[in-house]
Amino acid sequence: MNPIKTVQQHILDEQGRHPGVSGDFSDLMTSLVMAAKVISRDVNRAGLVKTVLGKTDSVNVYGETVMKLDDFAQQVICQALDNCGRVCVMASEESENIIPVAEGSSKGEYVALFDPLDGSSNIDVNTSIGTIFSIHRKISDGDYGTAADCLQPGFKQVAAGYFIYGSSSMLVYTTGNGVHGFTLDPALGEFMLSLEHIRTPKRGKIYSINEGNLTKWDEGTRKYISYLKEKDGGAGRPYSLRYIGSLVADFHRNLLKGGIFLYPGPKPKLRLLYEGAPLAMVAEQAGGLATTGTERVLDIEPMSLHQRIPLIIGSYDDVLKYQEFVRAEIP
Ligand code: FDP
Repeated sequence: MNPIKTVQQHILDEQGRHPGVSGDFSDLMTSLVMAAKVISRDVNRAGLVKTVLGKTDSVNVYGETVMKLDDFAQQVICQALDNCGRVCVMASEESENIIPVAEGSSKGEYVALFDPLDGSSNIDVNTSIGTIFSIHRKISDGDYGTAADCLQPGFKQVAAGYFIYGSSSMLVYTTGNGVHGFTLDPALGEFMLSLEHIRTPKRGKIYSINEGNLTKWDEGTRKYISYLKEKDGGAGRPYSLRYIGSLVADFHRNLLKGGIFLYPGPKPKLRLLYEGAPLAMVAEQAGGLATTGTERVLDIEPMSLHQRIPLIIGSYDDVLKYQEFVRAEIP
């Protein structure tokens, strides 16, 4: 049985053990957790409160219609992080430019990047969605953070993780000292430790990809997916296809059960800063891998706030095997 521990207690324990984790970081996480509780509450009653469902009139930087809950989640996170005073700058999948902290807020030493509501096309159909976050240290001089603070490679993340709003709401996060899971107890209103030191199976039996895009995939991906479907009992094939179309939900299932998630090139969709890098840190800390096919995701030097990358992530042996297929196609 897991010890009875709230996420705040866990963060404080980490602070004692881990030199990279400071009291300021605990304040930041406490604010993020508070924001997630508010979002979780509204996601859970979305079907009852029709005003939070549906679309707004605006489109985000990718030309997608912004859903009302996306808007709401973005505002809640920005306010919570602004108020905590530990963040110098923010960036979000939903905002074109960096989000400066509000005037009057004190200027913290951390940088917060987030996808406020990932999987938003599933909001109206009661499927699990989530919030993904990535925390860096400020590297620029001066009081306020800059774009350079946001454009740091994933291996420099101080912490990363996600909240998933599903049959129950969970937080899964890492500060580079293993991956830990917390489940929101609705009666207590607290995220309670439920999965300590999550390890993802070295090899899975699940693959997750949008097969409708088959004609758009590179040759290596096409051959790899055909390989997974071949019958080879000894090697555990064929694999099962599981694809929700909500990255947090697909990633979370594969993290716990083992498997591989793929959103390949040559026209990638997922964003490095808000999806790829934070989930790559979680995957690696749990014993898995994340690659573009040719490059470790955590090594990529970001060029722009909304850079997209091919993302292949999951169980260690499965991702290695995928890379073999991709490399075989490189002349
Ligand atoms: P969504 O468009 O609903 O926000 O981040 C984008 C994302 O969802 C991921 O959550 C999901 O894995 C992916 O897009 C699904 O894309 P496809 O519909 O192209 O498969």
